[in-house]
Amino acid sequence: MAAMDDPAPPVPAVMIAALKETLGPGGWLEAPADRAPFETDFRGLYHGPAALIALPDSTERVARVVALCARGRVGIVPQGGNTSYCGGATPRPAGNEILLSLRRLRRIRAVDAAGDALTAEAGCVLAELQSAAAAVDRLLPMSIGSEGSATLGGLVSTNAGGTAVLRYGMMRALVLGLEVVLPDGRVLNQLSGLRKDNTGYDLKQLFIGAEGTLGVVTAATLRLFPRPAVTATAFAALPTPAAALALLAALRDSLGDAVTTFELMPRLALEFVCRHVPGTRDPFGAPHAWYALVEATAGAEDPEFTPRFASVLAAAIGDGHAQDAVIASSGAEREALWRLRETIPEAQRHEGVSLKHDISVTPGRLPAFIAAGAALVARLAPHARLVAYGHLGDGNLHYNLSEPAGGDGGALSRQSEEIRRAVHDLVAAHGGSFSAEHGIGQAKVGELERYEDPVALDLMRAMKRTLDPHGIMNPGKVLRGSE
Ligand code: 2HG
Ligand code: ZN
Repeated sequence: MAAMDDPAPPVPAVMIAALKETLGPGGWLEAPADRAPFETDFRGLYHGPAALIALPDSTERVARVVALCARGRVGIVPQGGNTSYCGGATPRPAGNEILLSLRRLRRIRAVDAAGDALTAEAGCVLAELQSAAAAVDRLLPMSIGSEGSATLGGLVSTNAGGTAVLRYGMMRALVLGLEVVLPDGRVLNQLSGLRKDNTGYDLKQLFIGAEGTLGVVTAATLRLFPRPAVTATAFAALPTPAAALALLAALRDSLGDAVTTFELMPRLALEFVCRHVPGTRDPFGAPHAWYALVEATAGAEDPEFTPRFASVLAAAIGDGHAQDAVIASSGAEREALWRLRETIPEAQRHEGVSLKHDISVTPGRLPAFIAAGAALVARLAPHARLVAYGHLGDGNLHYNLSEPAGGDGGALSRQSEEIRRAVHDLVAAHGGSFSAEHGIGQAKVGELERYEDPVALDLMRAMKRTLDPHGIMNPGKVLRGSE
């Protein structure tokens, strides 16, 4: 048995031939031009040639591919919609891994409106699943900017977050059951829609957020919810992050857990969006330091709901926690407000090099973190433009720095390690996480080693060895493996 740190040899031609035969016609890609879109992440930061792109069309074929690779000790990189921020679905540069795309596992197997559950295969795109739930008058509450391309297997494997976590939790909270191909090719079938099942260890949790390092998620059963009858959406102008937290508390005092979204963004993020995203505009006549996109939903028709939402905002303006607010009065207006938030990553791309940090602290500590972080950035990179925005209700900020206006992106890139260390140390000092929702992939393996509790790391490595003794599942992601 090869040790996990031995460099793997190239994939032998006989293995490639066996894989092709198993996959069948249309089940693989090999020409460099066909492989290219799979071999680079969507931000163009990670590249790695794959010995073969495997495109199986069934769980059974995935299992046979994995069994073959297990026998030949060939590394497998699972990939869904290729929207990872951490290079989690991109092969490493050595060229001795195969890429396993789940895109052809596209069936929605069951939609159980009465049982509030939906079972679908890994390659289904999130937007399609949302529509399938809506078609039976149910809500699939997972909501992220890349929902038009992110797929179910990736969402599960990365424990995706997004803009409705405040009310519905991360992907982990939405998964009722999973089907997983294990690293030896066996299929673990726990596709249950059961709400209560206390039979031993909850194995599915191991694979949620494991980024394909413990097995390949091929299907999942998700929890559905009643579709909201009323949606109230506002964009508020705020003096400080502390005022934003006060507004969130006031909304919850008045509306309870009806608040689904509370997204914070600084002035600069709004400026980037209005500059680069056609059809967007600042809803206010004057600039403000901070903004929040706020949404609350009610399950049943309630004519009092939106007025109550509005009166909380009016009271916040009265007591200085907010400076201004607009409330959407139509679906089109709601979409326009959402665009101001959802297009920030795209708008920031137009402003040159950016350093991304996906951090969280407990929400109450955010104002102190934001103040300390601003001082830190001013000291380390005084000309960089700080755009810290995100999921305030979850204590999660995308603590991103853009290169100076018209400036030298190279200089900021050269400082990336120094800045990352300082930001993550500051996060640790605030009891926070250096990876709130984007995972580890290949980008943050060293960070995990540095900041994770050593006992937890030990357990993670023990699980990896137990489930994947030959280290073939997404090698080198999350935990260091063979290089
Ligand atoms: C978001 O919340 C995404 O918009 C992307 O998680 C964050 O681009 C980013 O840094
Ligand atoms: Zn986010």
